[in-house]
Amino acid sequence: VTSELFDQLNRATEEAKRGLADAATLDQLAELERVFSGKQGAFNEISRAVGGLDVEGKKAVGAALNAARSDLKELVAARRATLEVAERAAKLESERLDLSEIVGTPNDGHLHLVTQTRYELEDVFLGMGFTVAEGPEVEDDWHNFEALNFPPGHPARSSWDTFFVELGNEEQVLLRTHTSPVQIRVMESQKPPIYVVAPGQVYRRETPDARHLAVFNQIEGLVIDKGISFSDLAGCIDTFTQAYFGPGIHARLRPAFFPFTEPSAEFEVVCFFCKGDGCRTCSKTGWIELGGCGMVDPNVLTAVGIDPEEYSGFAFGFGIERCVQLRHDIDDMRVMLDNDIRLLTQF
Ligand code: FA5
Repeated sequence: VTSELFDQLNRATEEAKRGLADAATLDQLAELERVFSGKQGAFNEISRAVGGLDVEGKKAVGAALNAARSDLKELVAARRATLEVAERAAKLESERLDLSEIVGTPNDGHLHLVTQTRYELEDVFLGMGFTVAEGPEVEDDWHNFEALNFPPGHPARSSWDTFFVELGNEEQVLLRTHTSPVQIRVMESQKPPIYVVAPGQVYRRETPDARHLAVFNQIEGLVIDKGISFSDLAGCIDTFTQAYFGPGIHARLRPAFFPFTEPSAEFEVVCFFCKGDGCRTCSKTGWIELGGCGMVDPNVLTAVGIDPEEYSGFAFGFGIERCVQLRHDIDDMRVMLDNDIRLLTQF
């Protein structure tokens, strides 16, 4: 009887192993498990028969039965793991979204002109030895105004010009109105010498027109080192202008005022449309404003713990959409937000 039971056990084990190898799905595997562990299953039958053996037989067949069962348990677990991986892969494949349909066709997507320009501007400044810094678009009053020497009643701080966010104390959190707060963040976190540019999106309560948007991009520049003078600023702007707009386009600085630079200037380039003769686009001046700049005000350096007796520097900030507009001869800036494929495919 004992050897018969051994044979039966071997047959049941072989059959179970074949079944395992054939099980192609998790459902089939579960079904198989039910068969060989169920009441009517071959193993249970052997188990019941063991009850009728003598002590020696019970020991021998019982041990073999337990070993066969635990072997099978491991095999089932291994098979289950393989099937689970395969089923997950099949599910992912069947649910995959193909977003690449137009790749390889003439309608290939590409970066928006403004983004292309932003990268191009970064490249120009990287070539001049600057690094790129970034700051948050949701800013606090300290970085956007206070540390930049804006007095409490300054018009830019009013809700006429600025989008405030309902967070914290009233009028303390806002969508940054310029990239200049990145100057403060950089100076708070780095020691001079500092040579950075910081491009990014800014927000103003502005009614869009041909030269203004309410959401637009600026690129900020900041240099802090020993012995930096206004001529370094002028030279930097001239180098940039030639590199980005090409030779023959000249920049000029015109006295202006910003709370965080002293002296300050507006940075203008020769009007692209009339080459300086004066036309409607440049209001007959021959020049178009690109941005503001100046020597970093000693109050700003003091606010971030840099000694103005030891260090000096300059900063500038100009509009990226303005650069785009000038270089690509776009008479109305609003088209940059229109998503009109006829414009987008041209660049
Ligand atoms: C500023 O924002 C200063 N933070 C610039 C600065 C930086 C001065 C560092 C000194 C030192 P302003 O508001 O003039 O300045 O804006 C700078 C440039 O951003 C403008 O010359 C223009 O090119 C662009 N710009 C301003 N407003 C808009 C607008 N609504 N839409 C598109 N471009 C704009």
